Amino acid sequence: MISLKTKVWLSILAAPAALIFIYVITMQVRNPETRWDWNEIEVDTIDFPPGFQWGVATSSHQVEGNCNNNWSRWEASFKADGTPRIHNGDRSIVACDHWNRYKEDIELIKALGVSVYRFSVEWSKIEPEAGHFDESAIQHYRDVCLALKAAGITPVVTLHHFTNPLWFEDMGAFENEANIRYFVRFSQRVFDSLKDHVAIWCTINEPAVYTTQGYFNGVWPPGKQNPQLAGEVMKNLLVAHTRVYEALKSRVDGKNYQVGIVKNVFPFDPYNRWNPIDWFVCSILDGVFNQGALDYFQTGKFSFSLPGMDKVKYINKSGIGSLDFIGLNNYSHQRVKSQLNPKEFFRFEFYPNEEMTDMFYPIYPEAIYRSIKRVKDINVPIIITENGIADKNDDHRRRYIERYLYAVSKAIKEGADIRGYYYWSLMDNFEWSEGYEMKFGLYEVDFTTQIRTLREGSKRYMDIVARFSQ
Ligand code: GCO
Repeated sequence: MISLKTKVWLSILAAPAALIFIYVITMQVRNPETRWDWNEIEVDTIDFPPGFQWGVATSSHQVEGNCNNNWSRWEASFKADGTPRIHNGDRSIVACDHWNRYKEDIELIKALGVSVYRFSVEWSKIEPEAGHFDESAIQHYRDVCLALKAAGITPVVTLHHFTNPLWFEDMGAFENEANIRYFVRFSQRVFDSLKDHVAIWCTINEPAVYTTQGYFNGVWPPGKQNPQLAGEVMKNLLVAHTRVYEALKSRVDGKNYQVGIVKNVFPFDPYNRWNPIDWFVCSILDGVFNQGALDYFQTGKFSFSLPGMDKVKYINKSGIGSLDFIGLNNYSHQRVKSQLNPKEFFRFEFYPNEEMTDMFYPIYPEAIYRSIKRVKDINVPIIITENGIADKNDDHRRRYIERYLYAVSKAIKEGADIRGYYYWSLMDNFEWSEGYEMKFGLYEVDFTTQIRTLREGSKRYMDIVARFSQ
């Protein structure tokens, strides 16, 4: 017999328990953690349309060397406890010396058989002081484009890949909406100088990564931990994208160019699919990291909210049309485990059976498929602007490439309009806070001799590229 008291308690608790149960079930149904049986899959049953762009990607600060920007200053500074900010105390310094070695690197790109090179222009070299443009730096990038064209490779240019000139950083960079005009001016200048050679333009690389690392986790410059500011910066990056888009498209024959943003999508999966708090944290992270920017391009509405801050809201209907394509970067997923620690109420933790890359995430090819399905709703062509693996022993690269490309091909077969795939990265380079430890390169780089060597696993990419290039 249940006592009356117990009955009362049960009836009081029944309603919230039922709601939580419905919440968990709804989340489970809406967010399946897709898993394919790779033993059953024939990874060679892939197909890519004619004209598909095969490429490789890098960014200026990570490969060029001799940068004087917010990152080089950050690398030279120390944490409050006196330890270096970058893993192993690494600093980018000469990096791959790509600034001087671009001709031989273009030969390496050609040897892969790919037809596209995505690289970024270094704002701090082009505009070392506000309003002072260095013609020789602009000429350098023109020369790079000419050398690429001579090698039959199409240049794709990123205008902003994480780094800022010091003068721009010191005026608050994208914290202040009023500063956006400097980025627009720079973008116009570069566009006018390179547009004879460059048809595809990426405005800003991974706004959510720049924002969360620099303003929420505080592990990238400017090292702030301020959710409110993070929301403002994220909003301003989207505003900046739309303004640059409009500025470039309104140039003479601007409509002949394709301008898009590069968006990193990382699916967040709960550690325990029956834990409502794991789901709740996933949905917050997903909103901030993935969905916020996607909503902006789909609806013109952006909102950003984290515990302890006033929601940042922004509406701009012209956000909707401000993409000729979307660049999608995807590497894996994140698994979220909530915990009873008010200072750190969740952590990322993977299951022991997940096959890890050298970064803090596993090989999970279904992630790129899931990410494509999400950006597809924006209804513009997709380019996979980055995908690749940090794998210093080169024992997973081959499998990573064939499985992720299988996933991309499957999405294409199911109707996704994907125009290209650029492998990250052409060669090992300076991986931000991880320094030189992470080996993403198709070519291994010996940083003392600058000798580049093709990795065995990379040949899988070359084979697939050769198979689908006429
Ligand atoms: C990013 C960048 C690249 C990285 C790459 C590997 O995603 O952080 O676009 O600069 O090097 O993604 O982590």
